[in-house]
Amino acid sequence: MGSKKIMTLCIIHQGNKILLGMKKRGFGKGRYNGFGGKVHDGESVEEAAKRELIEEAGIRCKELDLIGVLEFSWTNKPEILEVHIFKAEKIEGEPTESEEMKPEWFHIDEIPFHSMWSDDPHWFPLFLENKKFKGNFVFDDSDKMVQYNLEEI
Ligand code: 6OG
Repeated sequence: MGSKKIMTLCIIHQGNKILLGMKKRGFGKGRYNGFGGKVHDGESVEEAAKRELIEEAGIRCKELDLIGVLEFSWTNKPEILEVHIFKAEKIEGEPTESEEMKPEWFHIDEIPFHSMWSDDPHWFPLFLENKKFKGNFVFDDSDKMVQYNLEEI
């Protein structure tokens, strides 16, 4: 039996720009992504998303919208990641580099997909249009995407 980890991913979207972070260490190192991580015991998924935003980017956010839920799995690992993807518009504070992430703003026409997880180009268009979605993506042992399903809900 594989274990399932519940995780958060939060992307700031203001008009025609989004805030991503370059992951400096650990899982996903060298890729741009939203901010997030594992949900701790005793905390809600939304609380975890807010905590990770503070820890990784130094910004506070009162309102988050849940836009999508994606399951990621690998052909060579039992583990499944259930990632809850949130959007924030209003933030408090200036994005600040942390030990884990270097924040950077991107125009929505210049999202650096070549330096991101390969699932991202599939769901980002829905995310940018506030269309809610769910899906699952399967990767092989070199993190190449081998199968996926994605639907608007
Ligand atoms: P830590 O392990 O550093 O959190 N994450 C993914 N994000 C995308 N876009 N695609 C994936 O495809 C992902 N797998 C995990 C969830 C890892 C962070 O990376 C996200 C978390 O926000 C495989 O605590």
